[in-house]
Amino acid sequence: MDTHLSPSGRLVVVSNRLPVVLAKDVDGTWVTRTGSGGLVTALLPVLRHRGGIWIGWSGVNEVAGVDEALERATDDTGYTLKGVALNTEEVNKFYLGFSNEIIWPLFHDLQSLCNFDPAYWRTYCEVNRRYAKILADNSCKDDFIWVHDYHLMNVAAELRLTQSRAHIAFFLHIPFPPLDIFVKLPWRFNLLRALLEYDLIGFQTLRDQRNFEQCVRTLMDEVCVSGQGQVLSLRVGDRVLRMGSFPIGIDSNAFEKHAIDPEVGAMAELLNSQLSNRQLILGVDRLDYTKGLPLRLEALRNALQRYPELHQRITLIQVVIPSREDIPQYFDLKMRIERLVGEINGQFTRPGGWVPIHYVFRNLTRVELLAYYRAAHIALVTPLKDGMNLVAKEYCACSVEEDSVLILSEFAGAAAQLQNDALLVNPYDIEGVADAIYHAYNMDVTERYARMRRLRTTIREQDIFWWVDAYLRAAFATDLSAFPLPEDFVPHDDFAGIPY
Ligand code: GDG
Repeated sequence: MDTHLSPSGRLVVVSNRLPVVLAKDVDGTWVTRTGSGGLVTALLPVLRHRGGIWIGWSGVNEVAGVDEALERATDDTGYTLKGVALNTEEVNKFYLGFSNEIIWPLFHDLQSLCNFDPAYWRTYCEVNRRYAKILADNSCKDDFIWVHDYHLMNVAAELRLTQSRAHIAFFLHIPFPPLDIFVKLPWRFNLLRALLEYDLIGFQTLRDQRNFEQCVRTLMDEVCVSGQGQVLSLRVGDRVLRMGSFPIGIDSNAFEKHAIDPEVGAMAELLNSQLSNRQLILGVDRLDYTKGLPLRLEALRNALQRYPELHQRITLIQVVIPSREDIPQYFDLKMRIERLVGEINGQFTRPGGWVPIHYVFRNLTRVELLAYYRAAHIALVTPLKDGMNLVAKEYCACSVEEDSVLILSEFAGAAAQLQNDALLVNPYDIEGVADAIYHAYNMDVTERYARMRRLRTTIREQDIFWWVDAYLRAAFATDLSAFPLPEDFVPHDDFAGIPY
């Protein structure tokens, strides 16, 4: 998988958070457990095999004992973890502030939610400098450095100031916005220049890559873009870098395998028996205004109003995972969702036990999550915009009976790969989403099988290991013609389909 790394090069991963979660034991000593998520699953084996280091924030404000705990966590693993210390003010201004009150809404096309506080930018620069300093102290020129996500866009530029020539690559997990939205950012030139200091910039979809390309072409005279495939070259003065699109996948095998665990099966059966004789519709989302939850609930209300035959025949289980509640908009969103759930349940609940929406607000165990995935007949994934959306892929991987339906927003990055077999919807079109719910409910089993089988094949073929491999190949390939555009690619300015 990692044969493309230079022979002596280690892998150095840099992300906002380390791949471990720290907590205090009863006697006050730090204990660690491996974090969950696809990135950790995909990169830890590469790190183990090549040797390397993962740099990130430990997630705790204290520093005493943390380094020792991180050392203990990686005894005999062949790689090390290096914590970046952040104080409360830095967490507020760098993480909650610049990253999550400016870049997150802006890059999801929600510019009116941005709080362009200049103090946030200053702290973002300082914290990125600190990550770069730790990186400089812990890497050498043969290493392959892979920086992740929107919290760390300045790291390469800061690293270059230390005269480092190391190969440094970046992957953006969230969308990149169109030019007319990106230009609202007061620090637009600084940020573009900083990104151009990477050797490879990876995006989730061709649409994000093309948005970035348009920003660069329009705002940076000195940049020349060349190539025609999925990976392009950019010349900036005497430097050449690359950019490409690499849709992130999941560890599909692991999901399929765990979905058939007897414990998961028993819980899925219990859910279905408690809500028998009806189709379960599932939503699983972090509490976030990008996930389109209020509009989704309105669409369900609309479906129940316009299609009375759905009464007592469908139940929406909406799981909301607590997230970023320290940011006022997230708290307000929670209130809005809960009011809507109450209203809709108040409007439609009837004697005999049918409650149209079951609302769950908490973290799920993995067994619970997989049981929901397995039990649900329909998944409703309707973000207003999403870099990829892993829930859509995880749901399909766990649909081992292959008789379920995915309703997917056309604005999720995942739509680029799954558009032919999911029911695609515009999440702003309440009646359109309601119609898709009705269509999914009525879809016959032959069509369900055919669609779900093809979805699962795509997700299995383009899994997380495929993603790591494609990214590393793009970083080191000598010939970029090895990355042609997909055969069914629709040109950006031709709205004949989804312009990915
Ligand atoms: C960002 C981008 C992009 C589910 N229940 C719990 C829980 N989950 C997991 C899911 C899934 C993940 O959370 C959510 O991933 P998404 O991709 O749906 O969304 P974001 O968190 O916004 O992720 C996104 C992704 O990065 C990867 O590049 O796809 O577009 O926004 O894996 O299984 N996680 C926890 N508790 C739960 O109860 N901690």
